[in-house]
Amino acid sequence: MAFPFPDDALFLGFDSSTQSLKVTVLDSRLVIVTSEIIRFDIDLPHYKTKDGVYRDPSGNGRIVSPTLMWIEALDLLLDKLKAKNFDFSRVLAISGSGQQHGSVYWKKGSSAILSSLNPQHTLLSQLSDAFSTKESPIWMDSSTTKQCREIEKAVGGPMVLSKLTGSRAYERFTGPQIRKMFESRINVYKETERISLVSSFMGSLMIGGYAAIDETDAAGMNLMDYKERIWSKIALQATAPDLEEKLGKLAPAHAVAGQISPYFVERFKFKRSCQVIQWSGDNPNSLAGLSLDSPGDLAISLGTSDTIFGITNQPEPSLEGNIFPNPIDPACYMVMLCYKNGSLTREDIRNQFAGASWDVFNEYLDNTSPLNDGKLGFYYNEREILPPVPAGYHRFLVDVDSGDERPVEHFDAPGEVRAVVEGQLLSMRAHAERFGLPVPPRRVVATGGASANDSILRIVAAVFGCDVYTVQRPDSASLGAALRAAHGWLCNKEDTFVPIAKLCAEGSTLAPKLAMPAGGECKFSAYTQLIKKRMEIEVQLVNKSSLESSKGRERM
Ligand code: ADP
Ligand code: XUL
Repeated sequence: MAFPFPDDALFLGFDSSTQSLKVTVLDSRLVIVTSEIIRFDIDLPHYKTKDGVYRDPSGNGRIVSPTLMWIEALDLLLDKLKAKNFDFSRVLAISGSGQQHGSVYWKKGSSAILSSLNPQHTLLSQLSDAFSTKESPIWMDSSTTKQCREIEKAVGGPMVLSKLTGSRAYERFTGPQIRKMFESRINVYKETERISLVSSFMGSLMIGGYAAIDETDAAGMNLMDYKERIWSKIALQATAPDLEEKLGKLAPAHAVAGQISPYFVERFKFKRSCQVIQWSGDNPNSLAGLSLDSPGDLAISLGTSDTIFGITNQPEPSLEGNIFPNPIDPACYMVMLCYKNGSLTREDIRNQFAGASWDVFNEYLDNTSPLNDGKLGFYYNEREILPPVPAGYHRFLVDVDSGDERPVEHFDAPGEVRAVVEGQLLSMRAHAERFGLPVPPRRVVATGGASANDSILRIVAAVFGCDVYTVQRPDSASLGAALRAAHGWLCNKEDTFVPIAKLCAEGSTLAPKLAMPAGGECKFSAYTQLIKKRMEIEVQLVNKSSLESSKGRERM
């Protein structure tokens, strides 16, 4: 295949995620050349984050990350590439991925600082006073239930909001987070001249000015009319006053955000003409990195959050799940479900029951049987999004023949390990089916840190009853961002939208490869009964938690 790029071209894709900042570099044939990572807890220990975040010790669900840590990580990551003698002058375009929903509050006057950064000094030293709050609320935050209900009520109900913005109000979505800032810290809100998402914030650093918010990531705010791709006046009004001017413009994911700022040209020797393509959210970037292009494909991302997503031409807004414009195909949509208890919860069970070792964890997975002899676990280290229940562990023993269940305190260690993985996947299958995603899918394409684990992929193949594919690296978000950099560069050069499929045709090194076959014996139907039972128990847990929170409100 002839690639439409100069032979020596390079493309950079960043991923500013919950626990790390990563970069993947592609060459002119879209082959991965190198990658680097800054792990926040380890490489920037002075911020004292755990898993990249601060959890409010009072247990009120407030979870934030230090904005300055993300800035320091960017200089540090580029320094790492420089130390490898990386030739920045070959980079034609850059793009990036940001954890979705997180928000950054730029203080009045900061655009002037951004546009005159001195390459002799670090970004951190020049931007340390540029924010009206130094703690950015992130997607793990669940402290805005009150604001969610207020916004939904103001627009005419959760379903009206979902039909308008693609999602009902969710605690982690940026609109409710902004409303909380307005209600509880009015001075911060007033002092703010621009609110960026993590994606547009990182893009802003790169262009030395405020970058527009990408239309796909904007759909994670409860503020954009997802069909028209414009700010919704109704949603803006329901959220906070004078909001539109603080949000700035929207732009499609393939648009050029701007040319790289002189700061990076001087400091790292990028070419002045290097383009920064709009940054977008991590899940949309993963969709690009996984080359997801068929409505029969299902992507499962096993990162800090677990997400499950697919594409469709006919999205059906509902009270569960999210609809985003597709970042690589303006004619269709991305539909997604998100779980908060993903990798960190698997890690916790590994630490408690498998001696903190993935090897032992995998041995337990490999030596226990599908259906786990009826051991059904619900493990929530944090308040969960899907289903909306508080933190807590719940274990049941189900008689697979009669369907009767009884609560138990513990399982044996191997049983706990299988129960966490199987339980998460059973929940994904049940909710995906209810949400209209293809179940069983034509194939699953898996990504995220845990997709490097074959023992987990084997259970994915069994639960979903299909082959499981992966791409070259478990970090599809930065890979997708690098691919979008190349795509954005090409669209700009041709002055028209070029279908990305032209770049990642079958046979390219980026095409997903078979990682785990469905296996001779299909467990798909065997799991169906257990899923029914799981969903019944889930409803009971949700009802119990709603009852407890309404009793709590009465007592207040
Ligand atoms: P992010 O969402 O921050 O980008 P990643 O996709 O990089 O996160 O995933 C990080 C997670 O991957 C870690 O929290 C870790 O639990 C998980 N992980 C890494 N290696 C393995 C493995 N071999 N088996 C299971 N999980 C793993
Ligand atoms: C998606 C979500 C998470 C974050 C962090 O709605 O909240 O997946 O994007 O990965």
